[in-house]
Amino acid sequence: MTSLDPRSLIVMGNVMALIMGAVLGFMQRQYPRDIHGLRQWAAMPAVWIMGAILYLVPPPVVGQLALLVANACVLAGFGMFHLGCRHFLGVRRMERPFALILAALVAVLGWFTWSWPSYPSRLVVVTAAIAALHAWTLALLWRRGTRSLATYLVQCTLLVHLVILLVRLQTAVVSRGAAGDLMEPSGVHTFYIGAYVFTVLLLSIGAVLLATERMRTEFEHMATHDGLTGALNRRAILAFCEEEHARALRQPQPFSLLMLDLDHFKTVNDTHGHQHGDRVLVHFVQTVQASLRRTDRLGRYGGEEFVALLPAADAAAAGVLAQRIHAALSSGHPLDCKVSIGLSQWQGAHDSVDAMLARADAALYRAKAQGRNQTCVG
Ligand code: GH3
Ligand code: MG
Ligand code: MG
Repeated sequence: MTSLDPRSLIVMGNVMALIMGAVLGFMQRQYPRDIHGLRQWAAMPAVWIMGAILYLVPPPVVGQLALLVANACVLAGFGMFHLGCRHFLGVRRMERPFALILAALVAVLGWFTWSWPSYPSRLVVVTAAIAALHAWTLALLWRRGTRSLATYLVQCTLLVHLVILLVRLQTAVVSRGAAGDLMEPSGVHTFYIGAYVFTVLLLSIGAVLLATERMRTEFEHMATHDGLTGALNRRAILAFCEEEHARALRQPQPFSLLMLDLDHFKTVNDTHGHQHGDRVLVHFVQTVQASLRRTDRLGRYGGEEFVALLPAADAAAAGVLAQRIHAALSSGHPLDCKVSIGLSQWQGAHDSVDAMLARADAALYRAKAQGRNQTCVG
């Protein structure tokens, strides 16, 4: 540990963080625009490395001003990480308050540099500010972050650094005036610098992982959901039906399917236009989803035809849900429409999803033939 030179640590850590920043910048240009926060995360390592360069300028050139700007860069970098998290999680933006807080901190540091020079006081201000910011970011991720490897990595990094900062704060307060030159390769200083460098690096890596993970879930969503209505697509709903069928074979418990087809939808399009028809479809899906139970699934089977998978529901229970759908679509909403429904219940080991869909389709055909806006059981 003693052979580790703080300067080399800072250079190595910051250069690696800068590479992560370049990756994030690349991601920001390539990734969909609805993944926010990448801009702040991409710029953050550049701000940190500016601070590092100012720390590392040979002593005769280092003025107090350079050190002040270096501290401001370190604080701004952690602030940008927090702001990036806010954008990423869709939480209220706080650029202006952050800029004001940073300006106030720089003013306080300037006071302890020129008006009342005190290195320990500057150390306490910078350490306490970073610790407070880490605690705030942790609380934000705790409340709004997804439970994922990337979030855990960022949380662990922040938590460990927070603990180290609090220990440092405590020692700085207890031994006021005893703090030496940070660049001195003493064990304690090397440890604090190492902790900072690892934090900077791990937060940059964490940001890359968070963005990648979000990208993956967005692709997964796109591959399994219908772009217009947000319902599952045909492939995904059929896969869920097969899954439920396999489960029913293992532990026999009835489940049911509904085949739903909007009534006279062609007339809706012809009368009010295709875009109005699209809005009716979106409203239809929202209404049906609100009428179903949390464990039920709705998928778009084709044009204006949908399939609902109802686990743990026999024909009677499924009939109740179907009536709930008819009632919900007659609420008086301007986009309300009528729907015909065919219902089929799983009949036991010999039954298949294909056979159930065929029975539901035949029942739907009957519902149409009998005057529409009703449910028939197949
Ligand atoms: P029925 O009561 O017998 O089901 O009559 P229908 O008019 O609903 O049935 P038909 O199969 O004749 O017409 C379905 C219409 O749905 C035709 C098609 O243009 C429309 N459609 C399918 N997909 C979409 C879509 O994504 N958006 C809109 N606006 N219309 C769609
Ligand atoms: Mg129709
Ligand atoms: Mg149809």
